[in-house]
Amino acid sequence: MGTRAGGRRTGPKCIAIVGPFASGKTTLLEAILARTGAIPRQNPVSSGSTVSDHSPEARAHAMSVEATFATTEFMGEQLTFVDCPGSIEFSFEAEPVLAACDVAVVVAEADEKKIPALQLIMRKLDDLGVPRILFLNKVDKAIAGVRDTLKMLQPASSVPLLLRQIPLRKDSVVIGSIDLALERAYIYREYAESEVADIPGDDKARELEARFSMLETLADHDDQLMEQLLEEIEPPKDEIFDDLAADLREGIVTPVLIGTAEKGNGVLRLLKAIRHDAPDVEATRKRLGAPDGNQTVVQVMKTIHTAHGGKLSVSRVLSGQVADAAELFLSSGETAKVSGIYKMLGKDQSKLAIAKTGDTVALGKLDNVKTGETLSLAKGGIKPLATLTPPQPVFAFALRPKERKDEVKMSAAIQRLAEEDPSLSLSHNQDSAETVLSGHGEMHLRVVRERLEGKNQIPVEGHTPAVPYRETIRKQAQQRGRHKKQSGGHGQFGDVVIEIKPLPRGSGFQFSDTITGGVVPKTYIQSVETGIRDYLKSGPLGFPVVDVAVNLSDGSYHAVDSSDMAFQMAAKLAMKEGMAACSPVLLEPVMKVEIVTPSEATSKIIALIPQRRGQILGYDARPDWPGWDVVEATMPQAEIGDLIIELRSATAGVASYRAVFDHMAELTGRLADEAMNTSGKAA
Ligand SMILES: Nc1nc2c(ncn2[C@@H]2O[C@H](COP(=O)(O)OP(=O)(O)OP(=O)(O)O)[C@@H](O)[C@H]2O)c(=O)[nH]1
Ligand SMILES: [Mg+2]
Repeated sequence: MGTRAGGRRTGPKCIAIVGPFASGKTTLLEAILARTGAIPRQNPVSSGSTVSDHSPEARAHAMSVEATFATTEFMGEQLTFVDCPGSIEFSFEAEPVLAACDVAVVVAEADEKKIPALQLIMRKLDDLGVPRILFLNKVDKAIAGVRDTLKMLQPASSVPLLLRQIPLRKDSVVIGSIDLALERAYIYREYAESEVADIPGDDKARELEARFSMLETLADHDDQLMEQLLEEIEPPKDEIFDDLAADLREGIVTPVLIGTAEKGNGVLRLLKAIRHDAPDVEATRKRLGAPDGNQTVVQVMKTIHTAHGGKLSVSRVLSGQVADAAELFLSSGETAKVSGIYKMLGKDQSKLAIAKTGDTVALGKLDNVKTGETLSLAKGGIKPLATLTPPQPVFAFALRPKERKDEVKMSAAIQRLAEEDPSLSLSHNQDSAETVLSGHGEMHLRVVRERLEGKNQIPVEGHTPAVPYRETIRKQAQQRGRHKKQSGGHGQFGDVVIEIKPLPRGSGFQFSDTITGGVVPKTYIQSVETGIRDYLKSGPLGFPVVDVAVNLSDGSYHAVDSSDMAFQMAAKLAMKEGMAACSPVLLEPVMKVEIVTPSEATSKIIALIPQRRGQILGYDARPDWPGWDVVEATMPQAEIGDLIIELRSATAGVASYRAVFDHMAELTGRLADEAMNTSGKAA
């Protein structure tokens, strides 16, 4: 003991605040900023004027919708906090932040329903190797004891949750906390520093028991401490602190602090734990495998297009320093010139002359730089330190401006929004000529739309994207098509006999001819195929035709009047009449869907699959995900449009799915009529 901590880290730190939705992250940041004097007072989230949730979209929905950065100073050291949204729909915001932060404060509460959401976050931190402190918030309203709460939350964490504080109660109201390492009591005062007190006699036994269990956990990684415990020797406090710090940094335990963010309670202890125990940028650099030495390396955590100041790339300086007007290299070898360096406090920025190692700052006008990129002063750039792969989108809508004149403006605005939010994707639907936005849920896309209409002043119309229906035939037929026109001089003449046949699903279109004796000359056979292909773009039901074979078996031509056009016309005529006799039928895309869900909701999820015309293929434990299942099914694409809404409501927001195209299936009856009415010929 004693040597493991290796001294306190004093450089500027970057701390991500993460946790399940509505656990109190924004409230905690506000409390931290008030306590450290960065803002005059702590505003409640309901006021709509917190440093984090200042955007109209966040206020409208009473939830955080993007990562917010705030730099403050605590006891002479610089700390940048990043308040990340809790909703799974905005969870991708945290990804580039977590990559470059030193430690995460996971804000949790005693709510059983939020355990799977907590598990998702803990796993993300495991994957990225980010050390974490758990802040058990809302102890003011907790009914269960903290130790029971930790037992309940433990399955969400792969490493032991280590209780460092227990609440101090009076008449079952929490009035303070006891720090188990310091063995001191703290009496809470609203929005002010707690008062230090002796541990009340009645609480001594509880304190000793909790303390012993903390020491036992620490002793799992410290043989000397284990011996001391066995021999009932009181370990020195300093050595306990060293262990706590080392275990946090190595990620082998998650220390748990408690508090009531809303009243600013427990905040100072948290700040002190960050100051004393959290690693700084040096450890983060190692974790990312950044090059050693003093060369400048910068990791981009977020991109913001401000209303007036242009583009900002909020970045962590992992090593070296960045001066204004510096030329930075992207990994691609391109360069970008810094124009303005800013310290962030929510939407407010203050100009800096230089950014030093460990600082988290906004760099101005790096036009060609994206979120997640690694920049450096090394000529030609260095390879990216983190990869950013957004999950497959689960919700989409089609979009067009209310006024045609806004089309160009809208697409430019969407490009900017997609740059700010890499989890948003944009595509163009060829079939329906729609612009389709895809993202991570209904709220996610609603916020995008609000940004288009609010910040960008572009009124838009949105609707469910069209399903790419197709049509085919069930019967075969033979049909003659004659195109003959005799108007004045040059006539038009084409005459074909075709056989139309259904093909197996997935075959597409096949053309052949069995012309003998040149009754239709070679060049006109080509024209016939062209005419048929053109016809197939929209069949009798109004959709592209697939899985059809057409053979040209006979016909005739005229030496003067026949032409390419005339044969194309004849072929189309034959198709039009022939297809009607082939019993056309609508085809809809059916997807293979893989749903992941906490096991307790599996039966609910399975029950909703047949309601969406799905077929369950099976379900099983999700490999390597204790407490989760995977359900596999096939489901028509038309039924998947809003599937995520139902999945999320059945699972307190955590279930998700992936879908890949599987096959086309016949659709008949009322649903086929509806499809034709909305997007087919009848429309
Ligand atoms: N009782 C109690 N309520 C709290 C406490 N901290 C926050 N809340 C309430 O919890 C709700 C959510 O608080 P936020 O700070 O917005 O939570 P958040 O984690 O930032 O939410 P998202 O960013 O949307 O995930 C609000 O109604 C807060 O007033 C607390 O310590 N005690
Ligand atoms: Mg929030």
